[in-house]
Amino acid sequence: MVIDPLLILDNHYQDLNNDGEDIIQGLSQTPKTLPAKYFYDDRGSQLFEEICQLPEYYPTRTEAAILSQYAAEIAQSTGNCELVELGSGSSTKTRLLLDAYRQISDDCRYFPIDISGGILKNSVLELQQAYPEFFIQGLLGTYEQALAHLAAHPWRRSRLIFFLGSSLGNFTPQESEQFFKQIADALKPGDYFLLGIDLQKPKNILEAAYNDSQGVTAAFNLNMLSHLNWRFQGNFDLNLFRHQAIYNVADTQIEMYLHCQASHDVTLETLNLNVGFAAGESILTEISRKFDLVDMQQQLTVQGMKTLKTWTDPQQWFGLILCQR
Ligand code: AVI
Repeated sequence: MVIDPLLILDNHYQDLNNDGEDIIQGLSQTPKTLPAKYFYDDRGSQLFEEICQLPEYYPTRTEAAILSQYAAEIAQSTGNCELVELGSGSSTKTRLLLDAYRQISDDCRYFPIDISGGILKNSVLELQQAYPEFFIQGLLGTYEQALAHLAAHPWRRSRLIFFLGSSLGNFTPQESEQFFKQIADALKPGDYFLLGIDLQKPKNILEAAYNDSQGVTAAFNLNMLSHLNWRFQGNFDLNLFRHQAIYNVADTQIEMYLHCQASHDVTLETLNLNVGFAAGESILTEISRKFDLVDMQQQLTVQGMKTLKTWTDPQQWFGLILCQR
């Protein structure tokens, strides 16, 4: 059977070709902000893959180590399931789970969801080759679109939604609460949710992970401006901004900034927007919250998702929570 690698979700292009209202709003406020979703054009997704390989960026390899040790136990806990991955990127860690599910079933369905069409299509084509016995199809769209699509298409057997890599950390507390509600809506009672979260740890380890010595995170942060330039006919000069990430201990979150080096104006033509930047002014481009494992289980319980099991690494740097609705 030939499976179309991508299913483009309704209104996907409408959302991506949005009117940029969120940019206009973010750049009009003090301090200026930009939504983290604009990191991920194809170049940004590629840079993120490079970040995941960096020696200082421990989350990816720590989570992968936990998964390689416990994937079989996760699969045993849920039994055969329809697998849905939010924000799959290149789906590298997913192979650890697919290998485990392959051991317990030969008719698995796997739906990776991502907003970046290039990377999603390539990874689906590779996975279709590597797992010919699985039905694999990428859903191209935002989390909101994907969760609404899933809620409208319940599956007759169990479903496991997984959200790895601590992407939850990039949401504000309010956004997380809303997101958990959407997850719960996309699950029937008895379905599962597997969440990977980065745990609180000393400031020096966290700041090194987000200010790497090779400058890949800096390139990733600055690429957001290139993305806005091509998408909205802008004239951001990347040489006039400098990357910095700091750990805000009180809010237990990394904050990524682009600091403006000289006063100048920027125009985003298709948004009809002209913005003045002062020397020393900053744009907040991302928060990356760091969590407490017990506290997170309580938050999930409030949303009707009961923890079945948690796993962590020997240093307790990263955690996985399997819960059931
Ligand atoms: C995607 N997300 C979980 C990453 C993080 O660690 O918050 C994004 C990132 N930003 C800088 N480095 C990695």
